[in-house]
Amino acid sequence: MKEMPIKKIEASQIFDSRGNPTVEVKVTLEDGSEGISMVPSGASTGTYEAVELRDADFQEYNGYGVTRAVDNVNKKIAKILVGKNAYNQIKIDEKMIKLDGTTNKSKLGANAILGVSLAVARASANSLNMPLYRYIGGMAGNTIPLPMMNILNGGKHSGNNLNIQEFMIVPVGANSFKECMQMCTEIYHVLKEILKQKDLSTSVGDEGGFAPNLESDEQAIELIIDAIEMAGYKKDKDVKIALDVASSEMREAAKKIEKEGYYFWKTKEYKTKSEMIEYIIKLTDKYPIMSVEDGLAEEDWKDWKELTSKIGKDVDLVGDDLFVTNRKRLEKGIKQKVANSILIKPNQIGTLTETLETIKLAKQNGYKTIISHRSGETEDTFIADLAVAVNAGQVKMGAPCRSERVAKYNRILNIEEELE
Ligand code: 2PG
Ligand code: MG
Repeated sequence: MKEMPIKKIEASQIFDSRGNPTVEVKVTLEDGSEGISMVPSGASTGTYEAVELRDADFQEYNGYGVTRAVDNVNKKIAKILVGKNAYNQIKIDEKMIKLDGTTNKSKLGANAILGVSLAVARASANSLNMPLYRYIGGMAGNTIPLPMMNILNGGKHSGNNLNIQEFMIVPVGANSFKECMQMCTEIYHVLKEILKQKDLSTSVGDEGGFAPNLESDEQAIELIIDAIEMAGYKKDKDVKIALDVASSEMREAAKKIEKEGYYFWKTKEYKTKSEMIEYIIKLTDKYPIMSVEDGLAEEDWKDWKELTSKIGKDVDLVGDDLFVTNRKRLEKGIKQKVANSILIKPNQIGTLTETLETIKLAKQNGYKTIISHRSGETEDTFIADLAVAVNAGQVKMGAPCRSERVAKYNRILNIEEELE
């Protein structure tokens, strides 16, 4: 294999879309090529995610500083990787995993390790004069994904009274990404008008979707359906709906009141486990919902299995906090016939190599793959290229609003033009 040694690895503390510190890594290769990556950060994080190392010094940045992770890159990781072949991504990632030595990357921090992993890939693509998607996916990586756009925000991503975290539109009737963008932005703007006319707030949540107080979560779905139709599209046929219930957060809230089910803390409603299953089924029966993410909590394998056997044939049941992009957790899901789709977030697992392994396992077993942003994002568009490279089929990158989200959609538009 052709070799290209790493010359320099430099990390620094930058800021994400919520104004919290995060890690930026710049990798320079012997031929002068550079690759920069910026690490995103979640709010509704799964318990089993790789560890995001924070300083926990509450005198500064509310404890969110990442100077320890930055130091780990500049001192420890740089020391073992400088001089190593950047084109050998698997070896690079293996070395970092070994240096860390823990199962959840808690020693060096998944934010430190991922920053380096992605920057090495980008520097290598630049060095070979290839677009990133081509470097990662080769000739085979060329599927433009279908976007799931989160146009109403609730849960932990907003201060409103909606319990469900994400209400998304999926333009299934579009013939190109350009058309996806047209449909979704038109619907987004119509939704804004509807909210205005009803005297509801049009300010946005963390992922760029509107975040009004509404009568109920179901009203959110109904307003979106109105927006789809008023924009001139047909619900179901042209545009379907997807939800991220992010129900592990409701489980956490239930634990606080010493209960075992789900506590909808925003409206102070409690549901038992079986009521929650019924609720999800009712929503998917009533509305044109094609996909439900984390409808049940991350530890409820048995209930997930029941839900999958009941509606898994008709609805995409997506594991996010459940699988955390982790091969082992996905293996367990496959064995137990739990869920039929997986959300892929590189920072949940911490290296590009492991992300690709999990995607491969999902595909081999007929699970749909959705490449996803985090609620705390940056202008880095790596995941747009990744989605095309691995033929993921779907992406979730927030509303068509706020540049840290739109940058990724714009990147896919550019790739689509390039591939035409
Ligand atoms: C999710 C994500 C992204 P967060 O739950 O799917 O939308 O949110 O990054 O806060 O975990
Ligand atoms: Mg989620």
